[in-house]
Amino acid sequence: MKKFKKILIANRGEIALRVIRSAKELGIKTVAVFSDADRLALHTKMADEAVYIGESPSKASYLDGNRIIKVAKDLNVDAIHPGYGFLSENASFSKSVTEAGIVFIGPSPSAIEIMGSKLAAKDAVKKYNIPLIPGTDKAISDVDKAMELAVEIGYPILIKASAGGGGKGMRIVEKSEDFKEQIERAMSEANSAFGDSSVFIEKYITSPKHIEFQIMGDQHGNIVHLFERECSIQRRHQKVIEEAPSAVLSPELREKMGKCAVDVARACNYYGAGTVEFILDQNHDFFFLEMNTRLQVEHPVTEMITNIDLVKEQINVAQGGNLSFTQEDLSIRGHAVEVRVYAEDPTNNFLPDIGQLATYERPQGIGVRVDDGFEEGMEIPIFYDPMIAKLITYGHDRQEAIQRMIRAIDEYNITGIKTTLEFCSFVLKHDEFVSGRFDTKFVERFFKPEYLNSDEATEEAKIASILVHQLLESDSGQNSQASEVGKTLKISNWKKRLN
Ligand code: MV4
Repeated sequence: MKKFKKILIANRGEIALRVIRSAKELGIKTVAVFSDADRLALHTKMADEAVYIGESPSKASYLDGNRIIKVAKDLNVDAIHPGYGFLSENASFSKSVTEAGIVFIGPSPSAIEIMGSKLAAKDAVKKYNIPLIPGTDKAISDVDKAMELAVEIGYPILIKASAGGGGKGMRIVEKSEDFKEQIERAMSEANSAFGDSSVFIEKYITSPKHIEFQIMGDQHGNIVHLFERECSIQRRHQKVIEEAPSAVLSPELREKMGKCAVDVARACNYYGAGTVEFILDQNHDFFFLEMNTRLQVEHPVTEMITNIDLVKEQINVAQGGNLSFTQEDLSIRGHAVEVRVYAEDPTNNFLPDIGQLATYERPQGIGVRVDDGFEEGMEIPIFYDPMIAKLITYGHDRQEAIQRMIRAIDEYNITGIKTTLEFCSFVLKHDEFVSGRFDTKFVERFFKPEYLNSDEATEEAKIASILVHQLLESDSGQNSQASEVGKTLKISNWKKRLN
């Protein structure tokens, strides 16, 4: 087995640092690539070598596969790690890397292609008896026939683009009179968004949980699952809080879903790290959704409960090694929660809030892990995903992991930009979350921006309670007046009075 001496990380931010750190521990040299905006970025500094690859917009830098391969050849690297996003699920990039005599740290191009098409994925898994959502398994060609099928399936139904994923290219249709127009729109949108107008329909499972299984395979036919992650706390298909294991899976259901996930991977002769996504309905029936052929953002919660470094295992597999563990070697120990810290304003419809990290103090202490790509004083570039960090906590059980997360969020000191930390705290303290009952509709159902104590709101609340207390104290006969005065008096007057 040829050990890598040098690898190029074709990514940026926290995942680039994550890969560099594991490579260093393995004695492997690292090459970073950077754009104009990342000239002073931490990954550029931490790697052994760093090469400028282009202007800030992704398509001029991190998506420029030919430029990246040229750098890799010039610097004589053995392998390229794509991270997540960018070119990580681009089959033609992985093919070009291999053709250039460089190892792509990831699955085969054919596995990427099969799982990149929702219809091809359904086709591939058929022979393994994988539970699929009732629907069509071919692209819709005859709209009238599809309409009849939709009636058989039963409304509401979902129209999905075969080349879509992660919620892109999905449309809910509540009644048959809307079907024709929605299908035509979905096909033209799919064509312009993905260059492939293939769409299919499925029964819409309302308010499901989103459960995904981590998979690891080697190039010798060994495939295992490393248990599940619960990813139901999402906002517009953007995951915000993830945890491992799920609070609701019984050992029997976990085993059944895990076996299913391994079969999905086997269906495309998978090797490398991958994730099989399911939805779980209220009866705890589960259905295969899609497979992601990359290491995912939320992989750290799996690492914490299995004590396995998934990046090291990716490198081991890419070098041709056998998996370092069997299914029997794996077990769940403790519980982990991850919150994604986005530079977004949850009191203003989560709009990105770019700027400079005037203060940036990370939480610390037992069971706290911060995977980030920034230091105090750095600017959050507008060109890329607004995720600043992933905050992960680990505890001996779910309650401890949650309490630790609430403490860590409270300790995280960021000024200069607004973040989603307070929103995460709101979720973690909510009964629906603590109970484990929550599903993908949690944010829509239970969150309102006014629930977050913006400075003004807390101030007003404090002042109002002092006001009413003082008035009630002064003369019980004036109670009704207290509430009247409380309503009418301008808060600003009270501020003066209190200062
Ligand atoms: C579904 C579904 C319900 N019914 N398909 C979301 C993105 C991609 N992973 C597929 N997804 C879903 N497919 C059927 N037939 C629910 C989801 C889903 C979801 C849908 C809306 C809002 C948030 C969601 C989060 C996870 C999964």
